[in-house]
Amino acid sequence: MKFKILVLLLITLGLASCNKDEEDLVVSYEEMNDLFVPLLIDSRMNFQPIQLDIQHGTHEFFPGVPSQTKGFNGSYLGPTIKMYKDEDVHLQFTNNIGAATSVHGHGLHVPGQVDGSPHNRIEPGETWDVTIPIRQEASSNWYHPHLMGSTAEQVHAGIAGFYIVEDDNSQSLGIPKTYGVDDFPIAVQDRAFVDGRMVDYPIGRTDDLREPTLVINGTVDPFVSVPRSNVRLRLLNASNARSYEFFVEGNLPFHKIATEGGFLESPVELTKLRISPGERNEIVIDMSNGDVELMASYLPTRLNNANPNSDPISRVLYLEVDDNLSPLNTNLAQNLNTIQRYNEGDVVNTRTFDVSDGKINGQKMDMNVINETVNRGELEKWTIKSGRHPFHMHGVAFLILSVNGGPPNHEDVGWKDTFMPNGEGEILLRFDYLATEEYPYMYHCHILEHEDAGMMGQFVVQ
Ligand SMILES: [Cu+2]
Repeated sequence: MKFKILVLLLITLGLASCNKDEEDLVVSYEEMNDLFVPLLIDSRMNFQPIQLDIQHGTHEFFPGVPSQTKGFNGSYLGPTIKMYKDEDVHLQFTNNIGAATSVHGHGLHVPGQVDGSPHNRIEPGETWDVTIPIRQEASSNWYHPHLMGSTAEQVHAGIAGFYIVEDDNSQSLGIPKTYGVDDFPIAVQDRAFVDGRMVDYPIGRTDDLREPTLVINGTVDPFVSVPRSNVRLRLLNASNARSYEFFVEGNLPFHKIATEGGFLESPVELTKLRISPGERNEIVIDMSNGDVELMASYLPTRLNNANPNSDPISRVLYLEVDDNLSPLNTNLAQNLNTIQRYNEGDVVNTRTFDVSDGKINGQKMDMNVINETVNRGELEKWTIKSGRHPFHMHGVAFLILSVNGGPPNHEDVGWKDTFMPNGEGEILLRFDYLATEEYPYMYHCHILEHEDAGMMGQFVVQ
């Protein structure tokens, strides 16, 4: 088979000054691996409730070498759950990992009571029975643990999956939309291996965990066969701490079609795309001219120090054209969405979040303290001061008003829920659902080590 080529992946990390436990690493292996595409559970096609067992497993990142992992209904990651706007999805998460957890729907606009925050604790042996009302537009979201102090370890072990929301627009648009054929969820993570075995999470770590080897949907050095037409990748940065700059080998252009909370108004042509932890970006790659290698530069902790000549680079995914597959979408729709923009003049309240020194506004997370109170339905402007911390809040999507005094890039003018301003950014947002003192929403840094160490706050929407 043509994939059985010798691949020598040489990763020389230039970040030793930031993370002394990262060392130069040479990994060599003889063949690429078939990209794992998570099972699709369509909420319309399945009897509900959908059962998701959070369990221990063994996963072979390298053939014949089992690693101790965790996942939903499997050894690593979980099924992709397809949901539909204006429908309710009934889920039952059963905790079989022997330690407490929670399952947050990152990107879902739902009341605090069903958000899966640290207050929706699932004890070992318990089942969290939850019905999630989907009222938002088509978007790529994800689910992952969110228990105070355990999130980094549990996500690292493999507990994460995709929630894909569809609506009438997404189902009728001229875009790639056949799951597993020309539409793929792509969870990008970094892991370390010794003799092919994944290195366990260093419990108690408070500094960024940045590891040398990319793992895509639990697959090391993956390839995927695709039709000679447009291919859509729903890129999720599910890494604990790393940010990446994605590009196509040869700097070929591709199109970004969606931010975290929905489609852009029209595709934006790019040659590179930065994604910080927690962010999702949907891109479309034109496969009409043959095989494509999607690559990633590993960015330094501060994005504005990125150096394309010295940052380590790794392949994310080899896309191979298979002419036995019928070409599907060849003409990418140009009108993707209508975004009703907020008017800054309608802002009722402003807040500032200083995300630095392991704290937010000088405070560390306290499960018993509500840090902010927001009124439902009122437009707010939040100023996010963050040099290197991706800031995420629950329950809503926002629009970027400014980044370091200028307008946002064209590819960032859609709905978002995670934002790394690399300085100072202003966002406009309005909450539509309640979050009580019993089940407040969170805002936090999405570097999981920072989140677990307390770089998080709580707010109610009343
Ligand atoms: Cu942080």
